[in-house]
Amino acid sequence: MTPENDYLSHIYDLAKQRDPHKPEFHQALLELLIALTPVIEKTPSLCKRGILERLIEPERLIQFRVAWRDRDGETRVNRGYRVQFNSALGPYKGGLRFHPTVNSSIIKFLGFEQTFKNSLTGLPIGGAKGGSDFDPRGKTDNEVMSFCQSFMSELFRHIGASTDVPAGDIGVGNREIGYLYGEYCRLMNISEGAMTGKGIFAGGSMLRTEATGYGLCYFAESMLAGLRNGSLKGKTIIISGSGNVALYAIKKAQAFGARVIAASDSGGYIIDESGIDWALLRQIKERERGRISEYASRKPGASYHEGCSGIWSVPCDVAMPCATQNEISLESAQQLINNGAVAILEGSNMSCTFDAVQLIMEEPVLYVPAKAANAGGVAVSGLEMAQNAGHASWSYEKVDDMLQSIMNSIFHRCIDAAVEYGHPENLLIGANIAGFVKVSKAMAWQGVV
Ligand code: NDP
Ligand code: 2IT
Repeated sequence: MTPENDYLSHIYDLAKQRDPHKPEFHQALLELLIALTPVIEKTPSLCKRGILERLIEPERLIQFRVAWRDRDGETRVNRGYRVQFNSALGPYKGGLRFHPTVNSSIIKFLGFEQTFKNSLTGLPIGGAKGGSDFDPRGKTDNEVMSFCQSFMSELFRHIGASTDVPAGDIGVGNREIGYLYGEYCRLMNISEGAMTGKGIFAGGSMLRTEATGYGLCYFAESMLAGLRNGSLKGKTIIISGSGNVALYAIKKAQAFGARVIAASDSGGYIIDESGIDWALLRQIKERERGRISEYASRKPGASYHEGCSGIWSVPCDVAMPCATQNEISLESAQQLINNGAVAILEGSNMSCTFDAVQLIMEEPVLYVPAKAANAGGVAVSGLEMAQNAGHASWSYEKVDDMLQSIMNSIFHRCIDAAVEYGHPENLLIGANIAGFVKVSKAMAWQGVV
């Protein structure tokens, strides 16, 4: 599929010619370009001065060797990346992902998406992403530290509190941020907010750990109230994954009175009709770094099923994919629709395949793309940057109030753009347009750079 508009189609072809082997980046770009069709028709000036030609090209793409020594003293080599995609709105900002599937296409799609997500938050932050094909799973703490120090021994020269501020993503949590930030401070002889997601005792913000999952539920509440006169209360929910985003989405959904009955990891999924025991799941996945199958052996009445995609066959009202990209296929989307799901909110970046999104948009299901739904994480990262810059430390309540207000504003920005461009209630179009318009205006204002 290509955009119907000739100019948008030309942009898509250009990107594919330049980067023929980056399918995830093509997918993210196609979603944006199709959503921009009404912009080209109604406000073509927003795409003048080569805005789109410039937007699809990262400002800087860094790839580097990461050599480190494992527990046996053997030398290991991984590949490190940082894509500094767009700084029109502020310093580059985005997470680091450590996972064996990381490659330049994944990093590029994530950095591209981040640019529009960060725009939607309303905060002055540009878009970036980075990571490595290093797999923290099964590694000792010392091995992870050795890898993180080597990774930072190159990355440090490219980042800084006003330049580029990395954070976590898949495989990069509190432990990894600590090792990375410690090495950054040592190399630079400076303690500044060059990373977010730091420990509370080292300039980190209250609520950053919870922010993405909580933000997802705050968005859901705003959306269900605004468009369906409803709420999460009493809803049956499926949340895939059991990492940082999933765990805190489960916790907040339960606090809102929802029944979360399924969760997963890369091996399989659990069903617990009585509602997930959050403390037990956290103990297994966050504290013990174990497998989700152990949940079923410790919790009477719960069952474990091999393979991740089966989770979408479990009937639910609301689906919140929170594991990884393209985890909802066309078939899984069809199962969710057949089972009567009323809303799908992307906690993971680009959770749904392109054809799955097309199918969902034909149905009266509320669909929220990741750039809007999961923006709570980077939003609190932005608040962490503000606290660091002002040498301040805000209370949990203050940050939580701000997060709720930001997620509610994102919902309204998306809906307002959807209405303005003739697609009321279409949050896919609204999120992409609202995110794009701000970046495009900032780029036009700064001239051709
Ligand atoms: P974590 O590493 O904490 O957790 C990832 C979870 O997803 C784990 O349960 C993992 O299972 C599962 N998973 C990872 N890769 C795959 C795969 N290829 N197939 C199936 N399951 C997989 O990561 P986060 O919770 O931080 O990130 C989850 C998603 O949310 C990602 O898409 C990320 O980009 C996005 N996100 C994260 C934010 C953050 O601040 N952390 C902010 C916004 C979005 P296993 O334990 O078996 O590896
Ligand atoms: O995808 C994302 O928004 C993140 N991984 C969080 C980025 C950040 O800088 O907090």
